[in-house]
Amino acid sequence: MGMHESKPQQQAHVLMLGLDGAGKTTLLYKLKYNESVVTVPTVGFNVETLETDRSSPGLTVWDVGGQKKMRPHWKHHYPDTAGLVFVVDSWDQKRLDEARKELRRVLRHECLRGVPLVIFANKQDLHEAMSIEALCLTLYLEKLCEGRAWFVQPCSATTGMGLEEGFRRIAYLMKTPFKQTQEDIKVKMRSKGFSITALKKFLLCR
Ligand code: G3D
Ligand code: MG
Repeated sequence: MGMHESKPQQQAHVLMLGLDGAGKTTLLYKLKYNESVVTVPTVGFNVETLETDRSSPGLTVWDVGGQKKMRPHWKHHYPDTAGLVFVVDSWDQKRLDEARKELRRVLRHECLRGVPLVIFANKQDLHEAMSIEALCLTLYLEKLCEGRAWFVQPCSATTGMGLEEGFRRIAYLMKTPFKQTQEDIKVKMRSKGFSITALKKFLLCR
């Protein structure tokens, strides 16, 4: 991902948001160039294209500044967004409530209804970074993300751990609509003779 030379035929718009300092810009450039860059607070946005696999469109990733004064501008990027990435600093527990409120505000916007979401639980290289389970609970993700496909990806923008996986996941969720995934699973499991109870259990565990 991000290292191929050939140009993809189509591009899908992925919007990357999160509080200032969460690691968005570090993540984008680590993924694109495998380089650790020295960042300055992003004023405006950075935009880079990434390739995934041949069966998916390329991703145009918009890294939009996360400072308080920049957040009212986020909504200008919502139209055409096919996938949403929200980066959280899993180490900075003092700002998790602020992150939760911003994520809630973003997800409530009409333009982003049903748009798939990958939350990057960043800075997992740091001691005392919150676990994925604890993050899910603290951010009330089950409730916030109701009605859309979503996934939490542990990662470290510094080491590169989890970055490709997270973007592969958003590409997958974008090409597999939420309802269709659920329906496909039901049909597949029924055809294999699974009971309705087993099916419900399976869907609840997702
Ligand atoms: P932003 O674009 O979301 O505002 P930046 O965030 O990419 O500018 O990163 C903010 C700070 O967090 C930077 O440190 C950066 O090096 C650090 N950072 C980003 N990702 C990680 C990570 O995965 N692990 C660790 N340990 N640090 C990370 P400075 O010191 O330049 O402010
Ligand atoms: Mg930035």
